[in-house]
Amino acid sequence: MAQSSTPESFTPSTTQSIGTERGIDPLLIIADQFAHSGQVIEIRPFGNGNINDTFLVTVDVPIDHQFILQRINTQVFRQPELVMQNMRVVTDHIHNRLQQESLDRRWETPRVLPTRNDRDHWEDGNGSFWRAISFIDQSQALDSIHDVEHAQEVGYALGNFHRLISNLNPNQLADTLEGFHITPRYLQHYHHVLNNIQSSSDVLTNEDVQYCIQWIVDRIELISVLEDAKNQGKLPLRLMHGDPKVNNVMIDIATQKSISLVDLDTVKPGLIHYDIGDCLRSGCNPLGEETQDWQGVRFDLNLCRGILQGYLSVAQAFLTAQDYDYLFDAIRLIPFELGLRFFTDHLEGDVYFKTKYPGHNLMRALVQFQLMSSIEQQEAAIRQIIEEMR
Ligand code: GN1
Ligand code: MG
Repeated sequence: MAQSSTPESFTPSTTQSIGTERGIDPLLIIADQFAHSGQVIEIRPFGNGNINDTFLVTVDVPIDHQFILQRINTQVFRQPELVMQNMRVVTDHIHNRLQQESLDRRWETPRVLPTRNDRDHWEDGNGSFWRAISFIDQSQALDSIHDVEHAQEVGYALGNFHRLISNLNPNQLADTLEGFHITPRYLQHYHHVLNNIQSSSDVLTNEDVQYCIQWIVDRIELISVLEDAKNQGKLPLRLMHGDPKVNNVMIDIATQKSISLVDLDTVKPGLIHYDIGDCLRSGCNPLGEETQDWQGVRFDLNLCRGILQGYLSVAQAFLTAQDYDYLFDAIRLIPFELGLRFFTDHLEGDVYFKTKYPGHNLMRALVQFQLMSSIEQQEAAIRQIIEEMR
């Protein structure tokens, strides 16, 4: 799968500079499809997404003057129209629900912005699939959690999101990414990739690669814990977000409260335990998932307590006793799953996640495995925190 490089940002010095000697900037033409009123004055790369290309567009109008422009990676999301359809179903549902109840805080849902001819996306001359989403005004997202209050807000955001979609019929949503967050499927793919690498290949002689291979062998029996629980009827199928990492939680700049959980591309029927595990693996790693100091990575218990407190302040109303029984397994499994995904991608030649340097996916895998190791070492303390919150 080809990696699309992120185009440079675009800033016309004046709005008249659209047609320059070098021609019209293609990004500007695309952004313009979604800018109904006013002129686009700035387009800059935004966030650290690993799959789609994301830009923040600024328009010279007083209200709604910024929006998010994204090129969907259609090698990953093979049916992007379904992603858009799901997004509409989810956002309409949340919007309607919020009109029927009063929440003690501001809560926002990203809106799909139509093109000039009222479509929910625009295809450029190269066949790329572009869509625009409203920007949550006066808010910011951070790549790692800075204190316990922030941790509680991140947990609250996931709990509130789960609550808001808990009465949406899962049949209304399409599966936009088959096999996503089904851990045994990633293991199957890993074995397939590993078996196809020649034993003489240079990639296998690397010390870190050998370390990861052994790591996976040693923990292989953990892989199906959540899927087994699902198949045995212990954990129910619900709607999940799919990617509730820290930088998808928007924090209101004035109040420091969480006000939105964005990135709705992977909302689909699944286990909410994958979400809980993902939120904790992303939130309780103060060095962040992009650090290159993988040996310094640790799982922070105070942040763990904070996220769970925030999450359970909403979710205790709908979690069952068996849901609690599997919380620790979820926390331990998701760094394993993501590490396995990064490692497989490294072995496959970086075909899925965008990379910034050779060996980037290998480094990311080491970070996740180290986080898992820290979770293993603190198992008793993490279980204790969960017990205290039941
Ligand atoms: C990807 O692109 P982004 O950053 O939103 C990935 C997630 C991973 C995450 C790790 C569709 O999300 O599953 O947890 O990277 N999304 C997909 O940072 O594979
Ligand atoms: Mg995402």
